[in-house]
Amino acid sequence: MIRIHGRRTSSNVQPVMWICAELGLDVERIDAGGAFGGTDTPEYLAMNPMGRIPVMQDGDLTMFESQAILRYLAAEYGRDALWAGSARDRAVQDMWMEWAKLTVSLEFNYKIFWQLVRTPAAERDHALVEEGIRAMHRLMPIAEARIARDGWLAGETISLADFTFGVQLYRYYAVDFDRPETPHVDAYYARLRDRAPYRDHAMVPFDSLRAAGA
Ligand SMILES: N[C@@H](CCC(=O)N[C@@H](CS)C(=O)NCC(=O)O)C(=O)O
Repeated sequence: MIRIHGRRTSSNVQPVMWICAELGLDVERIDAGGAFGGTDTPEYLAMNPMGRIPVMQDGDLTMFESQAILRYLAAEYGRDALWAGSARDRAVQDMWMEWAKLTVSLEFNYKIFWQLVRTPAAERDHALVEEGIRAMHRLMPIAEARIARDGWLAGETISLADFTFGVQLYRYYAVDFDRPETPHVDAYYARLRDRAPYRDHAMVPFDSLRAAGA
């Protein structure tokens, strides 16, 4: 049995729970972080000295950092399905996975989602929101071209890159802002929504995260 520590509203917990469900793994999720707290105890800090979520325990292996956890789960349980091929094939999937996390997620989560959902309207940094929107108009056409060409972000089948990118789309489409036109990404998001593991773990309402007055 795998144990995941972290609240289900966390965008870093969601891809880990989603991949576990895709792989049919037996998982116990323990609420932690946000309003649940529990991440500053000596026991928790021994698992993750950053006091952040998620933490994964699989037998005697304890890990933090969601991207590293995704790679471990795919390598250990994926049976070559989600992080497939030669080192060169995997490198391409890995590259798009990091792009989704370090470029798209940073721009969207911290400049758009954080400002429009987690910050009271009166305290919003509108310049930052505009910067994030400009970034989406630059970045999403890149995803559009990849998905138009191959169907998925890093190739012709779902891979780790899609877990990192796909999990962001629920919020991307749920928050009201000026999005670029990306019909292939729209269709890709519809295909993700057809997957029960995606619906169960990535489409988690975020009302409990909304700042008063946001
Ligand atoms: N790089 C880390 C980031 C972890 C992180 O910042 N998690 C956030 C939640 S999305 C967190 O722990 N926030 C504090 C909290 O929820 O209490 C990862 O990918 O796992």
